Amino acid sequence: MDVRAAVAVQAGNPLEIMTVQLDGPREGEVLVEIKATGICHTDEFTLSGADPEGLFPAILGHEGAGVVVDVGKGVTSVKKGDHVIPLYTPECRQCPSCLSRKTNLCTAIRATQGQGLMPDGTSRFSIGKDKIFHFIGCSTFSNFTVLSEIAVAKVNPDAPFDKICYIGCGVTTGIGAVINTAKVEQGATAVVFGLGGIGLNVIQGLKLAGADQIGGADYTFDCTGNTKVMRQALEASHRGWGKSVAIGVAGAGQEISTRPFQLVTGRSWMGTAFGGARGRTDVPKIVDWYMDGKIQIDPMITHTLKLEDINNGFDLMHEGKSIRSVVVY
Ligand code: AHE
Ligand code: ZN
Repeated sequence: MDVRAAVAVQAGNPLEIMTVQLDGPREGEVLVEIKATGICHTDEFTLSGADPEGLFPAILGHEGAGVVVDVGKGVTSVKKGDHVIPLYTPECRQCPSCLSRKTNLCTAIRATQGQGLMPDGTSRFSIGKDKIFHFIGCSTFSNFTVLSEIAVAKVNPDAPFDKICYIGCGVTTGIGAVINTAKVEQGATAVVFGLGGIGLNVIQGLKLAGADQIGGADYTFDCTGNTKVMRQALEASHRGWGKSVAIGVAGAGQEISTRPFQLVTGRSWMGTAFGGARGRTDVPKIVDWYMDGKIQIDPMITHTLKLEDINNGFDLMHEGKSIRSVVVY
């Protein structure tokens, strides 16, 4: 089928809006009509060429919400008409990582995701004879996309797509870093470095966890992706018990460093992906938290754009004028 997509033709160039061909879902896959997608800094990171797994041409986007249009052979957990959020961190519930209950980092399709392909090693997107790569199994910068069944979370059908798409990455990552990764307790103190699309959700998570002054440092969070700030965050955490969580994405080859003394004197340095959330289990709950008014999303969505104007969303990000831009199809 013909679909409308913003294609990342090559690193460093603006996205190009074009009609692309999309094959239907194969076994274990679902066809989803994307109704809205956020523009996350990770999309910009990959588009810039800094992502060692970045492949071109590709359809980026991983923070979406939409409706199941068709399902491939053997799909049982979702059906046509279900409202879903794509998951760049899937949840197969059968791989050693999912079964370990120690991590949310399902490994069932991570290898092919990193190659911009579906689990069978092929792409569903093409322009004529030319293949277009998927992006971390999502490719929500297209009005239709194909995903693995394990990479979609079925959510409350009353929830507005143009708001809950943000739960597909930023909201879950920020709140989950507090609740799942740091496990912040009532009355704790915290410092958040970087108050953008992730950092504000860390703040929201700290409020949920009952953190006290967000200015001492039982816990610190880096939401900048800047390795120097990551070090500052670690070293701002409390001697003896401080925990520092790296969330921001740093470019290829960038490394973190600190004096071993910082760790010897009781600080812990950790990281989180997708906020430690098990997508098919946790994302539906976070959508319901939003519907019940337990968390806010609307104030952080500062710009709503049409697909044709998606490059403006990246400009707003570069200019620091947006928290989250959402493209509505
Ligand atoms: N391919 C990149 C990975 C960059 C990275 O760390 N991505 C984060 C955020 S993605 C959504 O914003 C992540 O959660 N990754 C999980 C994973 O499995 O990659 C690189 O640098 O190699
Ligand atoms: Zn993201």
